[in-house]
Amino acid sequence: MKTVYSPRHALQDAQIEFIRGKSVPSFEMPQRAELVLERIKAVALGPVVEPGSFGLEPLLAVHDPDFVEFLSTIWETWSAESGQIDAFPNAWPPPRSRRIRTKRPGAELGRYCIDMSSPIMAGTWTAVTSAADAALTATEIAAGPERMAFALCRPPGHHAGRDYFGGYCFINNAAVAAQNLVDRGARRVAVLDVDYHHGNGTQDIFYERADVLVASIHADPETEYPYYSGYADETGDGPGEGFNLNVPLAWGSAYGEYKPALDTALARIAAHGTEALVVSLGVDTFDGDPISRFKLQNADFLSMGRAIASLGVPTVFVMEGGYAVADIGVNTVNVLTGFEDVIGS
Ligand code: 7XA
Ligand code: ZN
Repeated sequence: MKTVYSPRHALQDAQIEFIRGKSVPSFEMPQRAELVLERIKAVALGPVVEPGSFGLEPLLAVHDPDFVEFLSTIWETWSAESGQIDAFPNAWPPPRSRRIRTKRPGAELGRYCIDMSSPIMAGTWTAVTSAADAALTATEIAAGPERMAFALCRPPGHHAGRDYFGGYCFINNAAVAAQNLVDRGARRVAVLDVDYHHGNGTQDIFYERADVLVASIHADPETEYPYYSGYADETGDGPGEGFNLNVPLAWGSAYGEYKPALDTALARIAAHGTEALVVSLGVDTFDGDPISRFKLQNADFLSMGRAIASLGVPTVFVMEGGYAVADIGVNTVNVLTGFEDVIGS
């Protein structure tokens, strides 16, 4: 399987995030992608290629234009006022207030940002557009005779909605890929999100659509980020009713609990008549993950890859979370090799 990777991801290099009232070193760091790449090379998974350049159009197909404009310009306005300091919001619009444009970058950040884990810096825009380009390049490959590809995206994307960012995510790489599969002619696409956290942004983007099914297995949002979405009763709206599936699991879930949830999601994806699949591949379901509370073991990721392959459709894997850096390479590549084991047999 080909991997699409750009070293420009390293331009997003957050030093801190805020957890439980403290500023702590960011768990989302360049080393994550570098270690996955190292493992890909160690097992000779396949060629590693650089992304092409696809411009803004595919981003604007899933994000609001004012949000894209904000992301591409906020560093300039923030740094003119605050200097070379990573940008965090300093206020958020309260419920029932008008989410109006202001003249202050700290307040503009609050209009679009959902948390305190996603600073914007000088290289953010380059890094996030490179990640989206990686997803699009992988989509192009998977839509061709190779039928599969891995986009080693960083920063991740699944918490980014139509007009907001957060949870280390800025542009929704998986949504960009799924929309691109539709634009290439697939009539029924699915996104399978196996990251530990609910992909609230992906849900938001496709919530009213029947052509892109979103299925997500994640920690119960009553106790876990992103808290305000990811519940089982969120099933889609309007024409999208029935095309969103959330399978929340309790803290402490191991593969014994996870596999039946995965089978449920895969059965729904098969019933959709899915012609092409995007996998939001987070490996923070791992037992040793420092910010998560599932108990998957290294070998479980092989089984996950094999199960996904049983769908038999062109598949784009898009990297999301995973913070146990010593194991992130093994776990990610286990999903990909498990998938290839079945496809190649
Ligand atoms: O899938 N999403 C993640 O792995 C990131 C979750 C971000 C949590 C930030 C909480 N401070
Ligand atoms: Zn996650």
